[in-house]
Amino acid sequence: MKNNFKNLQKNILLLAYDQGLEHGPIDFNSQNIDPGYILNLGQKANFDGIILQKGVAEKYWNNQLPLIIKLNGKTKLRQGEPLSVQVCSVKEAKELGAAAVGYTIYIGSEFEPVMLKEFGRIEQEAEELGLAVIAWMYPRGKSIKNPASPEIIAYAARVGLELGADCVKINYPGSVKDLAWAIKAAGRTKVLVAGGEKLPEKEFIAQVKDIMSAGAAGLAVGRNVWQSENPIEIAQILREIIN
Ligand code: FBP
Repeated sequence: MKNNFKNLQKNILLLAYDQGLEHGPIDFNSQNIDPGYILNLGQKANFDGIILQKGVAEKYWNNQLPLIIKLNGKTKLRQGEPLSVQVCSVKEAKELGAAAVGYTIYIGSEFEPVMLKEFGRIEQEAEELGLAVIAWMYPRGKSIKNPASPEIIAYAARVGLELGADCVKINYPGSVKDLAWAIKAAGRTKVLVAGGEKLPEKEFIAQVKDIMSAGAAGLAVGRNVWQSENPIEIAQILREIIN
């Protein structure tokens, strides 16, 4: 395995490209709609890994860079309480060549128990097959008044530790102090921060500096890189901050 996500000794920069399922082609232009273009970009810009759903991995991934398979997912078309179910097994991910698997848990959702149960089984299977597990910890649903609140994000990070995730991926709570607290709550579970919607580049770079100064293990970023007019350039800047 090129990158051992289980015992991360260094900071990592992951390229997220599962938005085609989560949001649909609305996120894409005529260039970044092509998974081949994104894989090429990830390799050129020296990302530590790429996050894909299994369909894209099957048809496009060719060992260009370490693979993280997202095991569950949902479209944005269905309304109501969020539930993201497993659409790929750990075994399939392993056979595809994954170094790690990812799984989203919408804590606070009415369907939280479904995802917690599924995640528990995935943890066990991934352990047996030697794959690291990254948990996308997203508080969401009608019980969650403010998913962006620092308290709720720290809670999400802690749940990742309690459940045995190697890394959690959380949203930026908005300040260095609040992220540092969430990282403390995650203990020995490493914290990756999601990029989120495209921001003006200066703003995003300043945010990444704050993220790293709070002690994050890195970033799993998509739109802020591949929606940029200069994706390689921005990736290089991120690389320098994150190293
Ligand atoms: P971005 O950096 O493009 O936000 O990607 C991070 C990510 O977690 C993706 O893995 C996922 O597709 C998306 O954000 C989910 O966003 P949301 O559910 O918040 O719309």
